[in-house]
Amino acid sequence: MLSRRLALAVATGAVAALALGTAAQAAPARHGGHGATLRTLAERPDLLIGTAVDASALAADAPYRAGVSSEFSSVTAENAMKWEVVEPARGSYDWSQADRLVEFAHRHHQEVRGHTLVWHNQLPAWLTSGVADGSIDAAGLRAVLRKHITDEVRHFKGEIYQWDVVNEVFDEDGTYRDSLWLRELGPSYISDAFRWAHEADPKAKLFLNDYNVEGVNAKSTAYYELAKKLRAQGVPVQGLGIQGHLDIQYGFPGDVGDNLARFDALGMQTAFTEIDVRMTLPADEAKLARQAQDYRRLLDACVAVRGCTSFTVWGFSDKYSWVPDTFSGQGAANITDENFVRKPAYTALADGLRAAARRAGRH
Ligand code: 9MR
Repeated sequence: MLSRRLALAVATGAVAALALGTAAQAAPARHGGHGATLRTLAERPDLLIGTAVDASALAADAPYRAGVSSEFSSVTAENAMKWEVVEPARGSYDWSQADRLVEFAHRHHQEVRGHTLVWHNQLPAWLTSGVADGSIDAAGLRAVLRKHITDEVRHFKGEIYQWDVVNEVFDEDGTYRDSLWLRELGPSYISDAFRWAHEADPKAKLFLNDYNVEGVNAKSTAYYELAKKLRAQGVPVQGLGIQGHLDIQYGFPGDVGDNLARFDALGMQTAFTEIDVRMTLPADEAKLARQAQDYRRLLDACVAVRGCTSFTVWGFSDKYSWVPDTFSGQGAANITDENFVRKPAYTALADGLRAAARRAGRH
């Protein structure tokens, strides 16, 4: 919590001019004052409001850059800190994209979320092929994992307020996901990863992270039980990252508040880490209204509990989104359109932050 408060104090007054366009349907920034952006509105409820950042867009697209800096107080590398990017050849690191993001964040008084140290996706080819052909055995793989975590967390030591240490380790039914890590090392890779990350940067808050864990269900309960067990064993696990990749056709997940509350009761932090709300294209007014409601409900759930410390959208413009590439016929999942014009979802978040600020003012 300390870094969150400090960062917001520093950020006050350091925000660039309003960068995102206002859609015809979006209300002007009345209550928050002229030029209010999400990050200024989030100061009063003391919430870090973040976005995933696309490294190429950051380098090439000036309006995109202006949106990242003016609207957000936290950034997450969408891909630039993943293993295949930072260690494309064994033992040879390329931190250039990630370093540029961290430097951008400094310039704009933003915090950085680290994503992600251990995952089954976006692993370097030398690693997966080494395991497949037997040249990397289980002991060798454990050493490789330890080196990766230690080197990466050390490289960014002091720069990262929350690390997604392990990503997507459970299936929907709450059993461990079958992955190279589980097959080769067994489930102890999870506690090892947290211990190694903590040794490398004792101040960073260390998170589990997954999708479909918004509400109370078999998967989120598996995380709850795992976190309880690891913490009882003294393993440094401090938070649950809830990705928040929603789709309006499935309805809003139930029990989000209850789910967050049970992690609060364990003394853990929570964070929404990758929010987007997709729909079947084309978008229309009703779908956009439903999308706005989903964003707002996640925000309200977050500000209602003590431990929910940051709220991150997985990109803020439909111009750069993983959704259409993955779900054919779907998209429009972000809070501004391809031209950075605010959608109802943007207004819903701004209104939610204003309401939270009013409530905070009464306490
Ligand atoms: O948004 C990311 C996309 O650019 C990558 O191609 C993709 C590769 O798997 O990963 C996307 O981000 C994922 C995140 O790292 C973990 N949770 C799910 C996200 C969406 O797939």
